[in-house]
Amino acid sequence: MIRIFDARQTVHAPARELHNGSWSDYAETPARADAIAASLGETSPARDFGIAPISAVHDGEYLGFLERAHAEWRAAGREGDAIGYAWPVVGRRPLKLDRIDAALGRFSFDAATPIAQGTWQGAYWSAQTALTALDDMLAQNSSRAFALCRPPGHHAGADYCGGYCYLNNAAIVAEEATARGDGPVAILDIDYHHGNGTQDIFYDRGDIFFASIHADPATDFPFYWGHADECGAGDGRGATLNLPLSRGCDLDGYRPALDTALKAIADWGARFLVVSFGADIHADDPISHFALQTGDFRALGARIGEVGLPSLIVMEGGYAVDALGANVKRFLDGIGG
Ligand code: Q9C
Ligand code: ZN
Repeated sequence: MIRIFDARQTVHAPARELHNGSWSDYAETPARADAIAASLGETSPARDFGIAPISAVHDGEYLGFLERAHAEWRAAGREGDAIGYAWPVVGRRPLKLDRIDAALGRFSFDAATPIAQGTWQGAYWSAQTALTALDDMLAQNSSRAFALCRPPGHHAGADYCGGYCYLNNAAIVAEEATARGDGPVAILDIDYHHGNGTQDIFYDRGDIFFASIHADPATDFPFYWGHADECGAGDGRGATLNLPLSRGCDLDGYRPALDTALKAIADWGARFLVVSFGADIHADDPISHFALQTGDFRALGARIGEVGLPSLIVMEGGYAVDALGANVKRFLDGIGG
């Protein structure tokens, strides 16, 4: 299997996040990527496909903000990582304000996604990691590739960051595969958390299908997206499928949802699959509440592999660092190719 990992991603290393009312160490660490890379054996570095495929998904003003926010934060006399504290209420008129604190509110949806010195570089190479995996897959006519992306991407929308995500790697490759004529593309998101950014990006489009299995947003982050009645709008009506599950879900509880998602993807006529893969569905995950075991990851991978679509696996979350390498390896062994 094609395996892409780029060490330039690890320059992204925020120090801390606001967690349940106090500061805690940032959970989305460079050590996550190192643990996964160590379990994979040989990997290839990313190549630079430039900004165009990123701009095809993300808003230009947002990209400019992301690139400059940390420098502006420092220019405003602040220390450490840039983080917002005021957000425009949904429906408020769209003001373009210069002050860094106002921009942080405008271009993010939570206080858990700081912009550190290396954030732009790390996020840029994370997106290039996914694009390299896609390019290799298509060039080699290969059925599987794994992009070891970090920071993750599925919470990032066209013009916002959040949930440890800045650039939406899965959306970027889904769009690029579509543009190259390799669609129709379906995205299957199996991270513990709903992929709100990916959903938002494609919500009113009928040409890319989005299915997500995740913890019920009534109990879990990101709360405001991922409810079962969200199914797309306009041309995209019916091209979004949300399958929320209750806390405590194990393999037996997970399987029927996976069957439902894969059947919907096949019925829709997908020719290419992007898997947003989060290992935070594991029982030991420190910020999540499902109960899948390391051995279950092989079964999940095998079930997805059965649909027989060319599949690009993009790394999303997973914070039980000690279990991460084995969980990813089992999943990739299961999906095969
Ligand atoms: N106290 C991904 O798995 N944490 N992002 C909220 C709750 C946000 C997870 C803090 C979790 C984001 C890619
Ligand atoms: Zn997650």
